[in-house]
Amino acid sequence: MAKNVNNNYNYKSDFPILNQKIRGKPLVYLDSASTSQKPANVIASEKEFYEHYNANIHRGVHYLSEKATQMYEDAREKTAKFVEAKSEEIVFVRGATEGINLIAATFGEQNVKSGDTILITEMEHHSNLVPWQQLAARKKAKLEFVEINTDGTLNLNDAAAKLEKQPAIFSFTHVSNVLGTINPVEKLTKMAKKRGVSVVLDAAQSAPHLPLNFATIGADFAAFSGHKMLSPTGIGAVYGKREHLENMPPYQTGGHMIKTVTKQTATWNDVPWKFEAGTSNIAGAVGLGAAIEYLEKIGMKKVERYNAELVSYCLEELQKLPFVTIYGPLENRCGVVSFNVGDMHSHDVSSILDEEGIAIRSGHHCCQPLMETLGVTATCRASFHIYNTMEDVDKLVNGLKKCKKVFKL
Ligand code: 7TS
Repeated sequence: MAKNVNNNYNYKSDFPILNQKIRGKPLVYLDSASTSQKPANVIASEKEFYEHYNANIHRGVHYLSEKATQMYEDAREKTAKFVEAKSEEIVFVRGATEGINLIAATFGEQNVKSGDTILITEMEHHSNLVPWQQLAARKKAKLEFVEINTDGTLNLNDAAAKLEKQPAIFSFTHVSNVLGTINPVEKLTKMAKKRGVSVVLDAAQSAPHLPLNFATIGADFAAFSGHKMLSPTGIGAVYGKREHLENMPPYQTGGHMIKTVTKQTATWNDVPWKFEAGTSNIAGAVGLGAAIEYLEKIGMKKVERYNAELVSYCLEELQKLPFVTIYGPLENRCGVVSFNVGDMHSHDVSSILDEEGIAIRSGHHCCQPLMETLGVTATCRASFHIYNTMEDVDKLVNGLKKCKKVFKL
């Protein structure tokens, strides 16, 4: 039976999509790490933008253009406050993937030389791996990995030893989207900074659940996606220290990012607009602002606490099932619970759960090298957000018991 949980945590009704049946069963959405659902105020904010304010930004001198510009820049302000940064340090991008590509192609291109090392970890999403592979190949640099311990935490001794060798860049995830491990981000950043190493933080899996303070974390850059934190898809942000953003070359060139253009030359706009070439996802940014408003109304501390309760209840219940193998640490984790069921393929588990109206993710979760380290090809993953309940966990457990029966485990 589900734990008695404080009824203050009843946010499901704010999410219209959750009020439906899938295959005749009430939808249990446990795939928020792939993308979260959107509350009504976020959906309404996009609709309102298109119905009343749609125009391009930073160009027209007409009412709608000024209004749209103000709404877009307000969203930047909200995003900056959300992560304790200054608004000129926030560049809107499509998401974490585009963000890390931006950082690698500008700051990375400028600062990594032949023979250098780029340090990442064994638990990175492909988005925080492939851009660095590509940069390393272009620069004839070496890509190194901080190892993970058998419990799915980062090996801090290995991190210290590899930082000692002064890599050009250390890029790591705040929270693993497979293991749920919360990395000691301030400690790691301090260790890197002591040796003059530039730090990039993948905050895609932490921004949805943890209060973030980029000023105290001290990383040079960070990137995150709106869609994992209740906002529309196609919008996210890069945080960059102002001096870096000033000194970096642009990522893409064209409209909006220039100050002056002659037939042969161009000069760049001020930061952050220097990195926002072309027409931005204006409605998406407004939606991100609305998602942040929603999260802040609840309070990120409460979001964090409730998520921790859901995750620990899920871990507790899954540990009671002898046919289930759990991956990642049993404490100090966030957002996701990855597991396998006997020797069933995760896609089969997912299909059986789907018959019960339960949505989980199965596969490699864009972390193939991590799967190799774990010695598996795929896992099942249940992931949570504010709209989930302890009953959702109970339904998952019942679904897994059904898997056991079907596959005679
Ligand atoms: N980094 C981490 C830690 C992530 O979890 C993701 C997305 C990304 C980067 C890339 O973000 P995107 O918005 O640019 O795609 N994670 C997942 C996931 O776990 N399942 O689908 C997307």
